[in-house]
Amino acid sequence: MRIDILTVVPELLESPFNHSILKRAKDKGLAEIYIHNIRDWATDKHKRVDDYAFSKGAGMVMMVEPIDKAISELKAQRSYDEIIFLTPDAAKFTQQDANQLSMKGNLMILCGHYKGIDQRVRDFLVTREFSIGDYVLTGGELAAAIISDAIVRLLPGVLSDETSALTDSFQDGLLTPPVYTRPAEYKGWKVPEILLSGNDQLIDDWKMEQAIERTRRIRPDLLAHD
Ligand code: 6GU
Repeated sequence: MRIDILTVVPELLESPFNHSILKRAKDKGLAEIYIHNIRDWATDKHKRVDDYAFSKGAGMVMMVEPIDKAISELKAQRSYDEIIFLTPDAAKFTQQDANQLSMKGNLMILCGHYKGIDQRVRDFLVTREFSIGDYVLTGGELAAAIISDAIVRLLPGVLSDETSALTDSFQDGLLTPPVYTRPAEYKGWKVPEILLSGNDQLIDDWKMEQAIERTRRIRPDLLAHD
């Protein structure tokens, strides 16, 4: 998979993509991630990528021209399955979206910044839009790191078997059950007896009960489907 990210603050993306899972996926040749500075496609001598909104009081707006030029140049080199715009005023990104996008070949991610983006970018260039939650971030860069992580860790070969994505919270619509490691007792804090029983069937039943109980308590909305 290849992911191209367009941003006005490329520095914000360096660290997440050079560590942990994302780094491992790149090193194994399973994911290629390229970060592009939209300013490189600015056309005036001040390298401007934002301008005043036509409507008063709306603040600065990302201009259509540098973004169009950036996207056109990349599209001339390969076709993209999706051109994703990250913004708080969009549908919330879910595990299902991560699963679907992990099966694509080339993704482009456009990070919003300033007060907004010229609507024509959204109307004519972007194919998908996502928010990562009901709160406002300064820009889409941290959201881009988050959704890239969620997608790339699903690519075959990125995770080892013992951290398989199939047992993640949300993959079966439930939160994961609690886990423990040695020692079996610490300061009088005991690991549940059943986990020491060696009875796989009982342990599986216990894990399912725990998953349901936790989901009901912490995220009842996940159980309230039709
Ligand atoms: Cl994708 N971008 C910004 N700027 N804020 C957000 C967001 C995205 N998702 C939630 N808040």
